[in-house]
Amino acid sequence: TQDQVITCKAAVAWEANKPLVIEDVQVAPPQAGEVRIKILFTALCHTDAYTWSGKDPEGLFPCILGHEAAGIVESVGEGVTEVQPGDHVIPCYQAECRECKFCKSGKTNLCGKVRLATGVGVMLTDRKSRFSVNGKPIYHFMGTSTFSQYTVVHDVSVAKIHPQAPLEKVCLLGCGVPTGLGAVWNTAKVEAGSNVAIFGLGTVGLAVAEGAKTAGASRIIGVDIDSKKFDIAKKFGVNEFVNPKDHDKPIQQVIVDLTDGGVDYSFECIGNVSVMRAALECCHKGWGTSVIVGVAASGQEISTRPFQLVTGRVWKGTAFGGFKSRSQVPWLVDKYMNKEIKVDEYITHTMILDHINEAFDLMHEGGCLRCVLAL
Ligand code: NAD
Ligand code: AHE
Ligand code: ZN
Repeated sequence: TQDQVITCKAAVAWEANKPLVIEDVQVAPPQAGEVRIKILFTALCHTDAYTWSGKDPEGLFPCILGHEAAGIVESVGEGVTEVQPGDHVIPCYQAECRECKFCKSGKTNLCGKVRLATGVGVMLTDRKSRFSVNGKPIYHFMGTSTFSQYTVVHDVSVAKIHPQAPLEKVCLLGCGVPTGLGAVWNTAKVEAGSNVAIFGLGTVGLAVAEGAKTAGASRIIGVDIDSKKFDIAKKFGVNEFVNPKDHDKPIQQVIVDLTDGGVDYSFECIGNVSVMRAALECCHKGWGTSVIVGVAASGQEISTRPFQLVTGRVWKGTAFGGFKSRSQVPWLVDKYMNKEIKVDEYITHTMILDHINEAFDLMHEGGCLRCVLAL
């Protein structure tokens, strides 16, 4: 209940790059404006591996990683009105308070209410963590920390979803799939008949392909250095493939030559700053738009000749595909239940929490898109 500490299993990242350790963790009760969730399923996203690697300037240790999950509300703190114990929910690392300057702008899905606290691994009310191991505080991550059987999140970071949605599948709607779909639908606003290039055919890149297909794009060119990705990518709408390793020319030139001057839209779904440059430069003069989706390591910077922009190319970026999380995640869940968007097809592996280190190892293998862990 609302005033009891819960002891449960969680995967703790004690230090960057050191194997995660399954620990008995104490999870404090939710304070005002907070929700304690029993996490039932969590997937691994490349961003978890990125922060674990020590290359995230916001990475803090020890912490509990994880941000793509689904579960059931266990208890709520004072003043929480929009969810109650028993509700099925998806934690949202991109909050939506509906009151801040960002939420009210109508121009962005970013929310300012809890971001400063989540960026330093604590809760907003008292700037403390709700997790500890034998009295030692463990930092939160992205305001979600889903590699734990119970987690505490801000109420502005919880999307209440259809109670019949299969949680072992819709956990993916917490990050990768919406990011790719939204990059196309909300950020780029791809029109029917467009030519599109996608760099990186992991879950995010494949969701971009699915989004582009549903938007009616004509040519959907997938670019990946792992040729094993090409077969599966067809199922998501990719209809042409380029492996940069098969070409001597820079990859932007290869795509410009293939497309009579460049694509209408390109998407970088890797987190590699030289690929970001190639993705911009393979866009058509006058109108081509490139969207950065991948997260690049601390200290990395993008560059290009300003002439690329002077001559009409547009460089953009997207967080969670521009979706307003609390409002639109439930809508995405319904779309999945109506078979209008794929989710199952991205799940290539399933495991239990105890095997989380093996699940991270799998991420580096070509055959793995998403691995879902049961907690
Ligand atoms: P992933 O590792 O599954 O996929 C990356 C793909 O890129 C792999 O298929 C890999 O073979 C390919 N690749 C690597 N280097 C390449 C190169 N030089 N040229 C071509 N292909 C190359 O990762 P994912 O989970 O799909 O995530 C992709 C990126 O998106 C990550 O950087 C992740 O942190 C980021 N991300 C961003 C958001 C956001 O809101 N902006 C959300 C989710 C994920
Ligand atoms: N802490 C990182 C930033 C990481 C980043 O850009 N995160 C994406 C989501 S990745 C999900 O897999 C995002 O939404 N960013 C917007 C935000 O508010 O964090 C760094 O490099 O500093
Ligand atoms: Zn993610």
